[in-house]
Amino acid sequence: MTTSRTLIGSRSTGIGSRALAVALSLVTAPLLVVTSAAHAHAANPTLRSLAEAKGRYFGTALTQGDLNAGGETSIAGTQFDAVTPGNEMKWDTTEPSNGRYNFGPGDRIVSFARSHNMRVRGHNLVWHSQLPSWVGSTPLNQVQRVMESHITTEATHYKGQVYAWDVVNEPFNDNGSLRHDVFYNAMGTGYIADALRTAHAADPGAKLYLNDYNIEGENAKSNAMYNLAKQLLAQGVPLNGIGFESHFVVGQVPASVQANMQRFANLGLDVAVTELDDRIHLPAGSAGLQQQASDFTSVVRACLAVSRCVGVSQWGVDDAHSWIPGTFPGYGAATMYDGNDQPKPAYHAVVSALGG
Ligand code: 9MR
Repeated sequence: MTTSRTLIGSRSTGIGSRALAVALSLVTAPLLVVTSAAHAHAANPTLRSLAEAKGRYFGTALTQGDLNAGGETSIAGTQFDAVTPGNEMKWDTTEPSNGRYNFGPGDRIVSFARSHNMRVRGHNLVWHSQLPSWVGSTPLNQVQRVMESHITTEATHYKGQVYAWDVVNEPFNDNGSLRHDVFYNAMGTGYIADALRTAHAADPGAKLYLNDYNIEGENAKSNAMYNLAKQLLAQGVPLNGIGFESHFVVGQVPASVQANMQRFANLGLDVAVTELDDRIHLPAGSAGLQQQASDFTSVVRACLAVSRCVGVSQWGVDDAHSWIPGTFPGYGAATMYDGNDQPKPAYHAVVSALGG
């Protein structure tokens, strides 16, 4: 009996172990899958998923060339959930001669955005730069008509596909005076209200922005933008947001970025960081890269701290395709990804600032 019990017991224990192992494997297999997926997600969060969890977007600028650039293209489609066309919606591309429109390049960016579930920031409708020469030589009494047709045609073409428009780009000089470009010369300060009203009539669903650089901190230029915004709102002009380009030099992010964003938000406006980069004198050493990580962190934290800050966009994906070296000789390394599309300390810092 004892032997038999032992045998039975021992056999029964053996069968029990196998059954338990099978049962456990059935129960744990899906659990393991879920656990490892969750682990992978936690280990490799994306900028977009983290930003979305905070009610923000994380965008990038893309040019047509960037759509077929291998690693850069794949990072764009996985890490970012907003696209600003680098050049493709600017006047020199979209209306190179009076009344002849070309939306092909912009459409390709929009189609990339749609297939990757990204929103589009339209950039831009009215700007003194990348303006075809025919606009500058238009008689002043016809400039308003030309500007309105351009805005109406472009904003109508992209109606419903653009989350926000930079309607007027870079209207101010650094001292806070308005640039005396062809639009100002033809219409005075009123060209800005006219541009916003025209864009609103064409696409009432798009958020309409004024966008500029060197307005990130509190200074003469941002004061001028603030006063203009306040005045436009008081006049009932359809202005929804202010874009802070944020082309910084490493170590020089103004301390007043958050306070400055907040004062615009207090007017009832959305605010966004629209073209973030942070240039370093080359070669970039580890101290520079660490400072850059800290600069990106302060910008992202400022946006998270201001509830009307809707998102942050970096100007381009990686250092290899950034506009910086071409414009500021000796400088570069301005983005979160290096020239080989490897994430830099700034990337990891942003992930962590976003809660990853
Ligand atoms: O990234 C753009 C670059 O490819 C163009 O050569 C340049 C010409 O002005 O414009 C760059 O984008 C600018 C943006 O449209 C407005 N703010 C400053 C950006 C960097 O110059």
